[in-house]
Amino acid sequence: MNVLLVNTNRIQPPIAPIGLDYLADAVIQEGHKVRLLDLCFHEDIESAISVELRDFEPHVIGVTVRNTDDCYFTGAAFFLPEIKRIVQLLRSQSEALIALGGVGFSVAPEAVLGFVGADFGIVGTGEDSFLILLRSIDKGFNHCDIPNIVIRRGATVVRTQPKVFERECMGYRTRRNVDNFRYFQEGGQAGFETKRGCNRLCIYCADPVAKGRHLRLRPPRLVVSEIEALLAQGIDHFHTCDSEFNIPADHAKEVCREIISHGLGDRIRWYAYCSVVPFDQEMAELLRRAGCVGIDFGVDSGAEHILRNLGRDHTVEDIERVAHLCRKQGIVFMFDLLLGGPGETRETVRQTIELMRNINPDCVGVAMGVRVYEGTQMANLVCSLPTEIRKRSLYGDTFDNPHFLKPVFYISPELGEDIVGYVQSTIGDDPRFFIPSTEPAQSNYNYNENTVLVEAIRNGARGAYWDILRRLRCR
Ligand code: B12
Repeated sequence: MNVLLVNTNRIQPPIAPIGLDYLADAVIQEGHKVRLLDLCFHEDIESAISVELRDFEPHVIGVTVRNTDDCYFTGAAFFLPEIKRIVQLLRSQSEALIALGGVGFSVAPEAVLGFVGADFGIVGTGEDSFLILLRSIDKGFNHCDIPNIVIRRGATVVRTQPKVFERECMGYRTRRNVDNFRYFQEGGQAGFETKRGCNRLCIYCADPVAKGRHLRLRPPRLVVSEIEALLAQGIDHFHTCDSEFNIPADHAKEVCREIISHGLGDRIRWYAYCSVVPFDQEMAELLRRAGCVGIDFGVDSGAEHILRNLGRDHTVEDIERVAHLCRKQGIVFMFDLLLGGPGETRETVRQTIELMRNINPDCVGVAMGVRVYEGTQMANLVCSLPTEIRKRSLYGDTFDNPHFLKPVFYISPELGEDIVGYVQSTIGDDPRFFIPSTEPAQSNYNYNENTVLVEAIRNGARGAYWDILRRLRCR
């Protein structure tokens, strides 16, 4: 079969569609013909689609939805209308079955499918169910046999039984299906994955909803072969694409050891999202020796009871400890805050900002408001609030948006009016903080259409975006 994969993510600076890079390998290994239409680099998407459909005549089209929105309180960009238009363009010129997939799709599959209007979608990680689907089309398509899909049946959308594929991270990946070098030049980095799933209980997080709680580990030697494949293409700066690199800790350490034993530690520079726990001295040492130069820790808050409310399993003491360990190894680190969660008051905000000042991380990313996702404890909490309190706690598209498809943010009503102003004035002009801002300034922590970053990368900057912005400030 001819399978066309379409990347709809056009955010600048550009991030490569690693999900499609992986999916294409799996589909090719199954014996199908694959083409990847990357709309990120096309000015005129209408004609790019027409040319591709005429040339390739696909039987199935897979469309990736990475981001439904920018999840940024002061930005609130919503990408699904553009993706809907792309699907309409594909539909108007092709009779192929159109499937959606991607993490953005999987955070609210029924609602995204309903909004965008494709034939069906694959929930969660893509490869296995998509291959079963392709086989099933060959044999006369019976959706009941395919796990993890949502499909339109008249006016409703139905979901088939969920299934975890234990071996889904075991496949060989070429990293040749996307123009990774162009993404490196224009986006400053490439991604790699060492596992899927997250078993933590953070009340707001959509990752377990989209990828599952059960961890599926990628063997370290395969992670390294992927890094080597990218290195051979001239790419030497990376970012992990796991929810948290250090969960589970043993696997993270094994990956580091494998990178070190292949002599790559001095040849690459990489960045990771890490949880504050588990993180010990051995982890910090191995990370440094494996070429990890920067870590973004999901710290969230500096007030113990707010951490508990958010379902986090670290303490203020743990936060202080990781700072010490990273500093000892010369690893640059950012602390990510999530302000405005349940129970947050102006006092806990002040306390958190004060703690950051004292610990003195290299930088602090400040997110305001908790993006509410269907299927999370946060969504349950919001739905259980009395109408009056709910009205005062929710921001964004609260009308006729039952699945929280359009961005909706929770902000503790105890914070009162103009909370962004309060946070900004408490932080002042402290250059370590990236604040919620709509300005294209270096303190803007939204990577969506961030012109400062685009320009810096064009001028040769490489690495994680927070580190590029941090370095710009230090100049
Ligand atoms: C790493 C990461 C980043 C890194 C990327 C580094 C890099 N070089 O790749 C950085 C820090 C740059 C980043 C930035 C942003 N990110 Co981000 N990021 C992630 C993270 C942790 C992993 C994404 C990833 O690459 N996963 C690995 C790949 C292999 O998985 P995948 O893309 O999901 O693909 C699989 C399946 O989804 C499926 N699939 C994918 N496409 C298709 C298509 C079809 C047809 C099928 C069948 C299947 C399928 O198959 C693939 C293989 O199994 C996710 C959370 C998560 N755990 O997924 C957030 C996440 C994707 N990011 C998110 C956001 C919002 C952003 C930003 C917009 C934030 C901002 N405002 O600045 C930017 C956007 C940048 C951009 N240009 O797109 C949100 C999106 C949520 C939403 N509502 O849509 C997520 C889900 C985090 C969250 N929970 O809020 N991000």
